[in-house]
Amino acid sequence: MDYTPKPEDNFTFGLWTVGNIGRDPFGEPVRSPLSPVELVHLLGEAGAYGVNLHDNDLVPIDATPSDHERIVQDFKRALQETGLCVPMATTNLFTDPAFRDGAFTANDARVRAYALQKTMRAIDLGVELGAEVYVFWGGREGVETDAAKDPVESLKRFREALNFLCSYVKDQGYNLKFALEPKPNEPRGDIYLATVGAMLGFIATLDHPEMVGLNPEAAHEHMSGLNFVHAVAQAWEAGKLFHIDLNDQAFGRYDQDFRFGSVNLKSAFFLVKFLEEVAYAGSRHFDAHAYRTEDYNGVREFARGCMRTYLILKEKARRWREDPEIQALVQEIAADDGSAPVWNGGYTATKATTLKDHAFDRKALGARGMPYERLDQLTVELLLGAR
Ligand code: GLT
Ligand code: MN
Ligand code: MN
Repeated sequence: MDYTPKPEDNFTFGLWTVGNIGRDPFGEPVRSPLSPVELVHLLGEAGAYGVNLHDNDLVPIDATPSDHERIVQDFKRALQETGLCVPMATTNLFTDPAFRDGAFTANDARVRAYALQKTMRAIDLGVELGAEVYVFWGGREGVETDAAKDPVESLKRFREALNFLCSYVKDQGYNLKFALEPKPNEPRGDIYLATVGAMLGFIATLDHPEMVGLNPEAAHEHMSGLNFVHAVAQAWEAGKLFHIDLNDQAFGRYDQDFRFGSVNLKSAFFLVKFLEEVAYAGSRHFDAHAYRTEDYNGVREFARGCMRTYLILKEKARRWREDPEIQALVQEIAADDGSAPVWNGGYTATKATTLKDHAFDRKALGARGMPYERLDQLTVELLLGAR
C-alpha cells in the first residue's frame, strides 16, 4: 500500500506543532526555533496540505506595522512556493501575562476588551490568509479557585464575546465559521466548558448558533477519561463537527499532545473509521508535537508518522468493512426477525396500545448472548495484521 499523504487527505498542522521547541514546566527549550517560512517548507516536504496558526505564531505580539507587513508577505510567498494553504486560524489569548486571568472571562474589563480587539485583528489576518474556520481554545478561561469568579457570570461574559465576534464576522462579510475547543484543565486549574458535550449545550444559547461548532481534541477528552469517538459522533450528529484536533495521550494525564495513534491505537482506529464513514470533509488537523527528546529529524518523523498512521488506519477501516467474517457478525448483531411490535417511526395511539399489550418473552431476551468478544478479537487481529 502507498501511504503517501495527498492534498485530498486534508492533513494540516499548526505552526505551533512542528514549531514546538520542547519547553516544558521543568525544562528549557531543546530545539532552536524555526521561522514560520522554514516551518511551512518542513510541512510541505512532509506532505501536509495546510498550515494553521495563531496570530502570534506568525506575527510577534509587539511587531511594528512594517514588521507585520513584511512577515505576512514572506509567509504568503512560502505558501505559494509549497502549495500549502491556511484552512484555520486562531488567536493566542493565553501566552501573554495580560491574559493571566483569562481573556473573555477575565475579571478585568480592560482585559476582556483587549481580548476582543486582539481577536478581531487576528480574524482579519486569518481571513487574509484564506482561513474559513476560526478556532477558540480558551486555555486561560477558568480559575484555580471558585472564589475568584462566578461561573454563571463567566458563561455570560464568554457568550457576550462570541456574540460580538459573530456579528463582527457578519458585518465584514467574511466566510468564516467558529469552532470552540474544550479542555478540562491546564493551564488553568479548571477551564470552563470542559467537554464537547458542555460546549454543544453552550452553543445553542448563542445569537448565531449556526456559525459556531466544535473543534474537539482527542487528548482533551482523554484527559477527562472520556470516549473521544462518542464525543466526535455527538458533535457530528448535531452538525457541529467544524474541525478536529488529532493527537493522543494516556488517560488522566496532563496534556501530552503525542503523535496521533501513539497511545490508544484502537480508539484512533474507531475514530478514523468514523470520520471516513461519515465522509467528514474538514481538515484532519494534527495538534500534537514531537517528543522533547527529538531534533528536527525527529520532528519530521513525527509529522510523517501522524499522517501515515491515519492513512494506515483508513485502510484498516476499509478492510474491516470488507471482511466477510466481521460483516457476518455485524449483520447478526442487528438482525431483526420482524417479531417485535412496530413502535418506531413516530408515535401513534395504536402503536402505543399494541406495544403495551404485547407479550414479551423476557427470559428469552435475557438469555441471548452477543458475539462481541469474537467481533472485538477479529478487530484486534485485523489491526495487528493477523488477518
Ligand atoms: C495550544 C492547545 C491546543 C489548541 C491550540 C489552539 S494552542 O497548543 O494545547 O489544544 O488547539 O489555540
Ligand atoms: Mn492538547
Ligand atoms: Mn488543540
